[in-house]
Amino acid sequence: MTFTERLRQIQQTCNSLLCIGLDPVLDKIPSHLQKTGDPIVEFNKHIIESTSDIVCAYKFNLAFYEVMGPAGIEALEDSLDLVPQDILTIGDGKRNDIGNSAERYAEMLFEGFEFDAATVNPYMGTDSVEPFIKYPGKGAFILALTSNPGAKDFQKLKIGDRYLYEKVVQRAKKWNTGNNIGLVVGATQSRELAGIRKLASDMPILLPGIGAQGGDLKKSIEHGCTRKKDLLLINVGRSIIYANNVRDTALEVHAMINTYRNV
Ligand code: OMP
Repeated sequence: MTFTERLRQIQQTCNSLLCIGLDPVLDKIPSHLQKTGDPIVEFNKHIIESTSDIVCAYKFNLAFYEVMGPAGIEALEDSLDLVPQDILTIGDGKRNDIGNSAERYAEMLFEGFEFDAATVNPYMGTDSVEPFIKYPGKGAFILALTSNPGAKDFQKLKIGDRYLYEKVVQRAKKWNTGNNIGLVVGATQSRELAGIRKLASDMPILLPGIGAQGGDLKKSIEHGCTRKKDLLLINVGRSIIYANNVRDTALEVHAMINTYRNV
């Protein structure tokens, strides 16, 4: 089964497009957990146990773990072990390099940590992306149009009749012969999202930027879902993981998503 087929099946089974971003910062986690021997893992455990029936994926931004050195890497491994088998894990490191070095990044993400998918920077071109897309069953989410203000600096430069991010989408489509490539598009870019979905009608889109970054959920769903109302992965991090009641907040977001999907 290809990555995209698997994603579609998981989203259908759990009736959810919600992906929770497990990006923990020690100072921000509840004080009673800070006193435990393994605060980051306990924090992630609480979130996973509170939400695993209503999400299709968890995304781990590697910076939040790498910053803690070896202890952070161990916390990441232990947290990954807590994710049920039928939920996807995304390693978000936005990595890339020359082919020979990209091979090591892909090996680290897919064989070392055994993530189901990874975020990949396309800036270095085809040979740098190839190592990530040769793994059967694994997915590569290519940065297309990011959620941050600086996205306009390069991604929205016009090249001929197209913006750079559109060129990236077109190229990602060409690379997608294994049906295992997705795109990263920020929820703060919901106006452009419709055009991206038109260009890539059946590719997964990882959509961060809901909640803390102020992205528009309704428009993102209207513009970002496929005709089957799926293949959009709506990532929500801080506004769920630091909520007073994680489950209630996640349930609310999950319900809103399905209302806007009309399912
Ligand atoms: P919250 O803003 O806390 O919901 O988290 C957003 C997560 O998505 C962080 O891990 C970001 O690094 C990541 N992200 C973006 O916010 N914007 C992007 O354009 C791309 C990503 C990403 O690739 O995941």
